[in-house]
Amino acid sequence: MTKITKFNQLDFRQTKFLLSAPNIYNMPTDEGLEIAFAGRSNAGKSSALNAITDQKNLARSSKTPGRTQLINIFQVNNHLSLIDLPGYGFAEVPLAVKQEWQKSLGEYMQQRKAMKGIVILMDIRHPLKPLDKQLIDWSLESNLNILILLTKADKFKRGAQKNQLLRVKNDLPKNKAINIVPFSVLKKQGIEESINILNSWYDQYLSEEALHQ
Ligand SMILES: Nc1nc2c(ncn2[C@@H]2O[C@H](COP(=O)(O)OP(=O)(O)OP(=O)(O)O)[C@@H](O)[C@H]2O)c(=O)[nH]1
Ligand SMILES: [Mg+2]
Repeated sequence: MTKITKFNQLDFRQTKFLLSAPNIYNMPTDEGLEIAFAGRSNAGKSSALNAITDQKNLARSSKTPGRTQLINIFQVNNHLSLIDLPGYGFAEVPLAVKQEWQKSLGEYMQQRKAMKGIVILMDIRHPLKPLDKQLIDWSLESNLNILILLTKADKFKRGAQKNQLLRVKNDLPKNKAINIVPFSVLKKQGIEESINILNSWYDQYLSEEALHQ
């Protein structure tokens, strides 16, 4: 688990929408720290971003899967951005559109140096689909900090949540870069814990930057 320090408390409420980019070539300069939110379409990425930043409509959340087709960039402060990535794995969009999203997702993942942390969201009822596993493997290989949110945890009672958490833990490699948190926007569960983890990544980033000055 990531060590939690309270040294630099981020104020996520200050987060502002910066821009939407169709691909990485239209993103701002590749510097600072970026934390990406990735997951299957409809997993709850936009809802989680809204919950963490305590803003109702920052990232649009919708009942129609596949709504977020662009790379949406939100600025917390001058050094930190949160990135709402296009969801993957949605079956009902035309293949060409799907391939285009998958392509910009892949390019971002492989080329963006500022992206040092990733929040991977999976519906607690359907975790670790092949594309999720691929993303986790890739994130481990790239030495990213990883926060896995098991979303819509309100769909399960506490006992079932615990069991599912253990199952997911056991299915993943033992690695201290991986944090797993049951998360519910409806029940406001896991939000504080997630914020603490993101704060610890930010602290880590600042200390690494200080070393390079
Ligand atoms: N029960 C429950 N529903 C949730 C929760 N979080 C999100 N949802 C619902 O799940 C649906 C999808 O949420 P979004 O936040 O739009 O998901 P997304 O991952 O951003 O989806 P795309 O942008 O289409 O990839 C919406 O109907 C949300 O209301 C939660 O904690 N509990
Ligand atoms: Mg979305």
